[in-house]
Amino acid sequence: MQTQVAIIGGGPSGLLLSQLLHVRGIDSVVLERKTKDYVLGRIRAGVLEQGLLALMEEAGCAERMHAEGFTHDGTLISYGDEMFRIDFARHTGTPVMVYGQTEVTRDLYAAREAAGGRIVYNVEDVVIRGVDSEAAHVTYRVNGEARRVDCDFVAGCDGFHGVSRKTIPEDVRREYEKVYPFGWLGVLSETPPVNDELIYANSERGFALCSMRNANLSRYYIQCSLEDSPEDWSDDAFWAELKRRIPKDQVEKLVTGPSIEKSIAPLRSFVTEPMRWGRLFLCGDAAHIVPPTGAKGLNTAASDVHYLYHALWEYYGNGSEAGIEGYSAKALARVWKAERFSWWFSSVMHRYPDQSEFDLKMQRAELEFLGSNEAAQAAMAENYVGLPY
Ligand code: RFL
Ligand code: PHB
Repeated sequence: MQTQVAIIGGGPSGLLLSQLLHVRGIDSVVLERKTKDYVLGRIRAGVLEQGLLALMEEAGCAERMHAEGFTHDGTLISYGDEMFRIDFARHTGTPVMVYGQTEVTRDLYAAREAAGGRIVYNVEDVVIRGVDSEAAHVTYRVNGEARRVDCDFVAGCDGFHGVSRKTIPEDVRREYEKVYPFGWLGVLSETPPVNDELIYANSERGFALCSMRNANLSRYYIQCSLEDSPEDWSDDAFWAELKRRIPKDQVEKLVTGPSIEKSIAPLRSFVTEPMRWGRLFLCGDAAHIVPPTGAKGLNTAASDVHYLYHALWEYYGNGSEAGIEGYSAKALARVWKAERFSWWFSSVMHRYPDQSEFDLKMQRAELEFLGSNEAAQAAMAENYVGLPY
């Protein structure tokens, strides 16, 4: 098989890149390790920045998102029974959209299929070869049969556990990592959301988040131990713990019901540098991970896709390699800012096992300052709605 860009990974990064390239007449092949149903079964991000919305529009995939997504002009932050609001509209004039990653991915699959895009599922043993030469290609197996794609470039969109990052030689690659000593237990339930905006809650018993997907689908998270497994948490135990962590007036409104999904995600900050090696580019979770507290993972993947798509468009349009040369530095400059915001917001909102009385006072002071200071709220709002590309 021959293509211009071989894309490893059919998650949101890979599909969005493939569809945007298609709009500009650039051919790609997507190689995905799992099935489409498996990818669509993963419940992940819920909050989309304007930059991602604009890319979905440019990709011709925004119709259902605009019809079914919810625009949010602010978010709530609580500590104990105190609660304040960060007003995105007033501080930035920019809202965010609540529309699940599952739906984004579903819309991208539909667009790729409608355009006859080539997506190969169930690929195994993907090996990226020759990206430091003129003869880039990818070998893999499907149903035990060896196959090969010859290409100009390879986009590594295969997430944190993929092969792309590890293709960059160890003496070239630098990795920066912080692993947090807790996880998030997430529950999806067919109940109306407790509130019409998200609530990020700091409580003595640990962090909680009240989020949503639509008028009758709620997504809740509580900070949990890394030793826990979802089976340790009955629905009743989950709801009881959530109620202990959110303000009393919210507890009275909370509608509980059976969970339809329950999972635990570890929290990690991670960046790899550089994001390009020869003809290989890393995009999204393949290059960096943020803790979900700032809702930045998918949105940072989208900004990578934006820079890479423009670099490739420029290359195929007028032969300029400037975008390709500058990709890693440009993407990383924005990535590190999203890392900082996610790390800061995580540190303010969670209980850490080794926190001292002094640390707790600092956390409280940080929240009281944020709750009362316009400049701090403006900085939070700017970061939350997404820094410019
Ligand atoms: P993905 O989604 O991991 O997709 C990578 C794809 O590559 C495939 N793959 C391979 N394919 C071929 N060969 C190989 N060797 C392969 N290895 C892997 C995988 O099967 C997969 O289909 O990465 P991508 O596309 O970069 O997208 C990134 C986002 O998924 C991620 O950043 C977000 O989900 C993070 N995240 C959130 N981000 C937000 O912006 N807002 C949020 O509210 C938010 N909440 C979350 C999250 C992530 C979570 N988890 C479980 C990690 C909440 C959770 C619980
Ligand atoms: C979600 O709805 O899954 C969600 C929302 C905001 C976050 C993280 C996850 O910060």
